[in-house]
Amino acid sequence: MRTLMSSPQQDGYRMPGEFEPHQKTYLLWPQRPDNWRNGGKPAQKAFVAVATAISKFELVVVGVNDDQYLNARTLLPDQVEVIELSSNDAWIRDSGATFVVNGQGGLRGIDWTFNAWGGLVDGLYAPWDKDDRVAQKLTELERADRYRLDDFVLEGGSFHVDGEGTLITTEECLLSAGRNPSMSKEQIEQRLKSSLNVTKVIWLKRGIYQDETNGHLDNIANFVRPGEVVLAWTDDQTDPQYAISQENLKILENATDAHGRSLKVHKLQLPSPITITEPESAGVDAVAGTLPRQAGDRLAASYVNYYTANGGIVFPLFGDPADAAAQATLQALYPERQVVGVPAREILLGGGNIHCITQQVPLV
Ligand code: KQY
Repeated sequence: MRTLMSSPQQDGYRMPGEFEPHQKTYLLWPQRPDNWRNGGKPAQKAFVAVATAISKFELVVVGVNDDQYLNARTLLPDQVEVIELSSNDAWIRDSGATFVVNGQGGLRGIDWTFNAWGGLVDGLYAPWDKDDRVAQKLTELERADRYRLDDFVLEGGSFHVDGEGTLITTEECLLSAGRNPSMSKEQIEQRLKSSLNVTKVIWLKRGIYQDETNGHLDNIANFVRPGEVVLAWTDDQTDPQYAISQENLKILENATDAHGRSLKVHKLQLPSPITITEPESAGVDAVAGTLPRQAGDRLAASYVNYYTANGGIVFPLFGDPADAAAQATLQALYPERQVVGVPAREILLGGGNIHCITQQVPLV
């Protein structure tokens, strides 16, 4: 397939909102023992539950390193397709391609440079070379030409689009020192506009408290549909998250989208703070260069990190009393979709959640 030197904006391609129809969803298989406890076994069970839940709504394809292929094939249900696809870890939202469409049957992929959330400045592991090839491999699998951005570091979890010209992101992430330190905010915004064919960028300041991705947007806010945004929320004034969510609410309430509409903001209550236990910490291999998982560390738990599938919402359960309220809130926001909760503590322990481990291919 071709590598293009132009931009999606020049070529008339746009990224659809996640709520638009999909062809399929890709996942990768978790296995690295310095990120997933107990050799990745509990996380693998959680990924199987996520893949199974999404497969009720659309085709799911799971990419697996060869040494785990037979294990994954055995654990995943028959309706889920399993292919060999090497990676350093399982965060395909970030390492995978961002797909764009032109409304005339055209599908292309954007292959951002991936550097494990900050490279040698504050990245989460090294090396990341296999991850950085995942996007190209997805475009080959989809027979889609690709835009490769050798000079621009970005992850798919750091933004959401409404499919109608608006993008939301955070300054904490996109202006972080480990991504594009030589670019100004204006230059970064310009690159987002040309790559994703949007005309309006809404900048939140910070993401979820202590999110190791430097505040990925997909953990704090999402487009429910054009003109409507869901925001992670707490009423607990003693929680450091309180000020962050308040600040983001003000920004969103004062913003207009690419069509000049004011945004309707829906609050989605967070679970009570969740921390790593001693046995959970002890199950993770300590490797220099990989972010350590220490007992007592607070995790960036948020129900906003859900996946929007064809006719369904797959959201994380944390075993918290707020799980039921989250389900009710999401069902009210998406009356036309079936809302399904999946136990996700094991995914959270790895540093992200359900949205971070999925990548959709839009329907053309
Ligand atoms: O949340 C994500 N999008 C990725 C988290 C990566 C964590 C690596 N330990």
